[in-house]
Amino acid sequence: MNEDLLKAIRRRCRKMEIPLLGVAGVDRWADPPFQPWMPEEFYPQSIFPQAKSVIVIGLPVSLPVLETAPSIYYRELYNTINSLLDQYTYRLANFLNEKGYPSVFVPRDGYFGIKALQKSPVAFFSHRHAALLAGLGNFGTNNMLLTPQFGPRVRFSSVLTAAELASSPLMKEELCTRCMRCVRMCPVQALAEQDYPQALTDKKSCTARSAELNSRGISPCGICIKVCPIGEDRKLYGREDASIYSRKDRFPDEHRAWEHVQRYGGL
Ligand code: B12
Ligand code: SF4
Ligand code: SF4
Repeated sequence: MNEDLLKAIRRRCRKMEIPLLGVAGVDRWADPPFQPWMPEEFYPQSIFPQAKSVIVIGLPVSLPVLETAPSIYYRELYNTINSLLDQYTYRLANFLNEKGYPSVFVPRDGYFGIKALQKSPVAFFSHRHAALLAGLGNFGTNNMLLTPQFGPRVRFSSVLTAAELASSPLMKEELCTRCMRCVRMCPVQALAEQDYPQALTDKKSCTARSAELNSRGISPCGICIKVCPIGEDRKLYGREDASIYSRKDRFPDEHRAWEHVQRYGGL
C-alpha cells in the first residue's frame, strides 16, 4: 500500500478545501454489505479495468440555502457544488496520472437531463455506494448516504485509480434514527418506512416531481435531505430543532425568509 501517495492526496484535498475524503479498495464491491446489491457491470473494476482503488470526495450542501427549496437559490447551489465536484475529481485524477497511476474521474451525476432519468433513473456508477464503501457514512430511510458531519446534505464524486491505496475503515455506527421525518414530509409519498435499498419505493414519482420543478427552473426537490435531523451542520446553523419545517407558528421569521426567496427567480 502506498502511504506517501495517500498523504499527498490528502494534502491536495485540504488545499482544495474538500472536507470529506475516503478510499475504498475495489474488492469491497465484490463483498456486498447488504442485498440486493448492484450488478457487476456497475463495479469500478468493470468500468475501468485498471482500477484498484476508488477515492471518494464529499462537498456540503449549505443547510440555510437548502431550506429555501424548491427555489432558484438551492438550484444555483446545487449547480455550483456539481461543477466543483467535477473539477476537483478531474484535477485529482490528473494529479495521479502525472505521478504514473492511471486514473479517471467519474462525473458527479452522469445522465443527459431529466428526460434520460425518466427513461431510466440509473447511472453507470453509483457515488453513494462508493461513499459507503469508503467509510464516509451509511444509508438512511431517505435513501441517501448520511454522514456524521452533514447528515444527507453532502454530494459525492469519485476517482477510479490504478494506485493501490489503503481502504478507509467502514462506518459501524448506524446514523439514521428512523424518525421518519423524510417519509412524512416527502410531497409525493415516494418514500416508505423501510431501510435502504427498499426505502425509495416510488422512483417514478420522485423523478416526476423533479421534472415538474425543472420545467419551472427550481429543481431539485431535496426536502428529504433538508428535514433529516442528522449532521453536525444543524448545530452550526442553530437548527437542532428539526420541527422548524412544520411549525410555522413557532418559527415565523425563518418561514417568512424562505417564502420571500421562493417568490423570485423561477417560473
Ligand atoms: C438517478 C439518480 C436519482 C434519481 C433516482 C434516485 C435513486 N435513489 O435511485 C432521482 C431523480 C429520483 C434522484 C433524486 C434525488 N437525488 Co439523486 N442521483 C441519481 C444518480 C445520478 C444515480 C443513482 C444510481 O443510479 N445509483 C446506482 C444504483 C446502483 O443504485 P440503486 O438504484 O439504489 O440500486 C440498488 C438496488 O436497487 C439494487 N439493485 C437490485 N437489482 C438491481 C438491478 C439494477 C440494474 C440496478 C442498477 C440496481 C439493482 O442494487 C443497488 C444497490 O443496493 C446519483 C449520482 C450517481 N451517479 O451516483 C444521484 C444521487 C444519488 N442523488 C443525490 C441526491 C442528493 C438526490 C436528491 C436529494 C435530489 C437533490 N439533489 O436534492 C433526490 C433524493 C431522492 C431519494 N430520496 O432517493 C445524491 C446523493 C447524496 C447522498 N448524500 O447520498 C447523488 C449521489 C448525487 C451526488 N453526486 O452526490 N436521484
Ligand atoms: S429523516 Fe429520520 S428516518 Fe429519514 S433518514 Fe433522516 S434520520 Fe433517518
Ligand atoms: S427528493 Fe423530494 S420527491 Fe424525491 S424522495 Fe425526496 S422529498 Fe420525495
